[in-house]
Amino acid sequence: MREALEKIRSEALAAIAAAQESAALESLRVRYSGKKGELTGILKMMGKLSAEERPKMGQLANDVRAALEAAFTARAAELADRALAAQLKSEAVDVTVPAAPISVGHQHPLTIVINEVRTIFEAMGFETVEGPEVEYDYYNFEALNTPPNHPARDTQDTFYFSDNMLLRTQTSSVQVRTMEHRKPPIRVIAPGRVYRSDAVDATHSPLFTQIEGLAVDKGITFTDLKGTLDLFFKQLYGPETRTRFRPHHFAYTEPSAEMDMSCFKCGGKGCPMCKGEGWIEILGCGMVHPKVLENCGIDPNVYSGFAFGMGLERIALMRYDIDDMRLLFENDLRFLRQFR
Ligand code: 2NL
Repeated sequence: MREALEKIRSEALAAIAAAQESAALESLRVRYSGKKGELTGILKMMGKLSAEERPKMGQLANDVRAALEAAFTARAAELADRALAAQLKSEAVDVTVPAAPISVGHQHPLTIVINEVRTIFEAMGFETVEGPEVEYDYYNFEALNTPPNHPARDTQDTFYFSDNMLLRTQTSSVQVRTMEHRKPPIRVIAPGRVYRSDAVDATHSPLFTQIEGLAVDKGITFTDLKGTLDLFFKQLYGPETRTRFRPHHFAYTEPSAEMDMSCFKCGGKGCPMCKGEGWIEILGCGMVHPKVLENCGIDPNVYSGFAFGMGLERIALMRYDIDDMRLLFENDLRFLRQFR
């Protein structure tokens, strides 16, 4: 029996020292020290020993069990350390490596200009309103006093979905909707995309961006229109900017005018930018036609208003010295990155 115990001790210690993985070590523990293991098997034969032999063998068996336990525990710790070291090595992260650069986007030049225009008008008490691009004929033309035979309504000029639905040709439709559900005083600007059946070239696009403005209250006069627009352009282009108004015709305003601003390049002397004129035509405007107020449920005998509309692409092209409108729509990042 002594020999058997010694054999188990030396075999088991050698096997434990040779175990390379914790799973292998665990099966050795089951094999030698487990409930049905070799050591237990031998201890079951203790009953056959003489009374004199039994305590000696008992002592030896306990020594062997203790030696195996100590060896198992030590080897398990070694293997765990080794596994941790291997994991730390394979999962090592070099925290000093510089991070990959994050690409931060920026605003499109048109968006920059829209926001500048909004900021100036909002400081003057105007609120920004929006509305649908797919619009009823009524809001785009009829409510704006534009009769059915008017050239602007021609299918050659406007994109129609059906007899009474179209892509809006101006954001006036948004202002008509605003007047329908709000009572004066009203001070709004309506920026957004509008559509006209134009061929694409350096200065034309079937889609462009417009900002219209509208003020309706008791006692609004053409003076308020001139003062508001003059201040707006002084803020946008600098305090030396001058404006002038020329008579014009729109179906939805009476009287109507076109507005020029002094050339921001030459200050009015005349240069290639203003084609020697000293002035640049920049917007259309006028006093809201009484019929338009009436169509929107506002009494023209009590209230009056002014309105204006301008294309934003031209302002963006001039502001950034861009010579072709198509560049604003092609989304070529090499071009757009210049405006961050
Ligand atoms: C232009 C001229 C203009 C308006 C737009 C307007 C809106 C309402 C009532 C009356 Cl609700 N008028 N808008 C007035 C005058 C001119 O735009 O050249 N647009 C590109």
